[in-house]
Amino acid sequence: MVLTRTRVQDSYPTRVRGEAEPFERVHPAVWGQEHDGPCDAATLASHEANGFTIVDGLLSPAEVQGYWQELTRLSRDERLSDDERVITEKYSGEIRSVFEVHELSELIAELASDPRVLDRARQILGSEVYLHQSRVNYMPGFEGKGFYWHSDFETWHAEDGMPVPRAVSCSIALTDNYPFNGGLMLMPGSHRTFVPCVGETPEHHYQDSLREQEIGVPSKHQITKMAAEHGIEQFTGAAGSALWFDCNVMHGSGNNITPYPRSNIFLVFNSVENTLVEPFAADQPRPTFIANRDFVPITR
Ligand code: 6CS
Ligand code: FE
Repeated sequence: MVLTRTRVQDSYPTRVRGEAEPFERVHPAVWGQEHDGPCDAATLASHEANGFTIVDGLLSPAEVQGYWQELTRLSRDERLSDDERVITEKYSGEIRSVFEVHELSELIAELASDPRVLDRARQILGSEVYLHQSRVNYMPGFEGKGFYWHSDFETWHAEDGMPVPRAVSCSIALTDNYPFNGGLMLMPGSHRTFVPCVGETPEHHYQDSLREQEIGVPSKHQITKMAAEHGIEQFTGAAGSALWFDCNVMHGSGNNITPYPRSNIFLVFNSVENTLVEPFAADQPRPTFIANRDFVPITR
């Protein structure tokens, strides 16, 4: 008997051999309209053009303090010391990220359904949404290692089976973001181009890639071309500010050698009309603590 797998059309081929040319993305970044939520038309237009939007003061100082305590609590929780959701830094062993935090923290689950967050996610994606991934990034002082240039969608498509770029990330700063403590850098407008990456996905790739990614990153040549075309901007801002960014925007961060940590809560919303299928370029899907397969829409 021949086993056939139902294949979904692959509009964004990646993890190829040899060379592949970047191409223009067919799908929009903004799927909703002004009357669908809190963002005005100008904000939506700028999100479509740049691939990201900054909302200053999304959380009040008191809320920031509450979430900061929550991060501290999670990092000290003995029950999590052997948990696979806790990713440590490659060299120092300090906590780098904790995944699936909406299951570990009631407070963070509430944040995902807070109107300030949920209504924007729904408006940008033009539909009901669910959480594809949640994590907290600690980015400790001195030892915090950056993330090399990448598009999240490239990985979510290849390794998680996300069909098209109809997902948006909300990164909420819990510490002040300076230009010097490992802040996120983005190439405005880069989300309009899909950059296929070279190289086959290794088995259990996530075990390395969440610390240091080597497969699923564009070549230096492509990054150079994109930087020339789009330039590079950095997200700086006070604790409590939020960065909304399209799943295909090219971004990365440097190491943090300052004493100041750069911690954030990272929530990824996907449209319920874009639920995951089989990975497009990996033998096995990643575990559900990284790529949620419970597609129930978030409600208040
Ligand atoms: O692999 C992932 O899904 C994640 N990795 C990075 C470097 N960014 C986004 C996402 O959380
Ligand atoms: Fe990323």
